[in-house]
Amino acid sequence: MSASEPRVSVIAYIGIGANLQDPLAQVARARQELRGLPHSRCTRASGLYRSPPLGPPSQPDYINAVAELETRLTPEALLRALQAIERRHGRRRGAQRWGPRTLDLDLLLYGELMLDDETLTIPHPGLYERNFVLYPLLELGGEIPVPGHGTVARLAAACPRGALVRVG
Ligand code: A4P
Ligand code: MG
Repeated sequence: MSASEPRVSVIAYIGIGANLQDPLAQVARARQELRGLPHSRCTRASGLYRSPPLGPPSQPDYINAVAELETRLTPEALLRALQAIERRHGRRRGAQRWGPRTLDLDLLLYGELMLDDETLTIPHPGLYERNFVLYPLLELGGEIPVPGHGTVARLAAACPRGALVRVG
């Protein structure tokens, strides 16, 4: 067994976001690519949601979704695999914080792990108050635990749906 492969499988949730170059197609392709991750099984995925950008307003609307993985990859190995998929989608990391992107894959939850180091913060720090993360997650299960914050249902109940629209 390699160091990047833990013995026990863990349920992880991946946030998918895109707002450039046919975002609906970028997200659909990303869901397919997540199915091909090593030592992992993509068990479920939410529908697709459209929302206005959080951050600089002069950029297109986003398409978001969440995928559920059963994985034996460590969080670090999973992050590297997600970044490799982002690169295949031509993702360029610009100077602008929360600027537009062809594909963003965030590691939202990794079982009930809490982690905060230079490369990884889990749960993802944006998870607690972002409607475009919480409502797709809610579709997969209100009872999903968010370490330190109860459940997805509890967080979603405190998060207005706002301009979020389910589009597919
Ligand atoms: N990193 C730390 N923890 C994590 C994690 N749990 N998952 C580090 C993924 N990455 C994590 O990320 C920067 C660094 O975060 C990585 O090198 C990794 O080591 P990045 O993907 O290069 O940059 P980013 O995505 O621009 O930064 P950030 O702050 O993560 O942005 P967010 O939080 O991803 O927000 N509006 C709408 N409507 N929908 C969106 O999806 N997305 C964003 C980006 C802004 N506005 C949006 C949306
Ligand atoms: Mg990100």
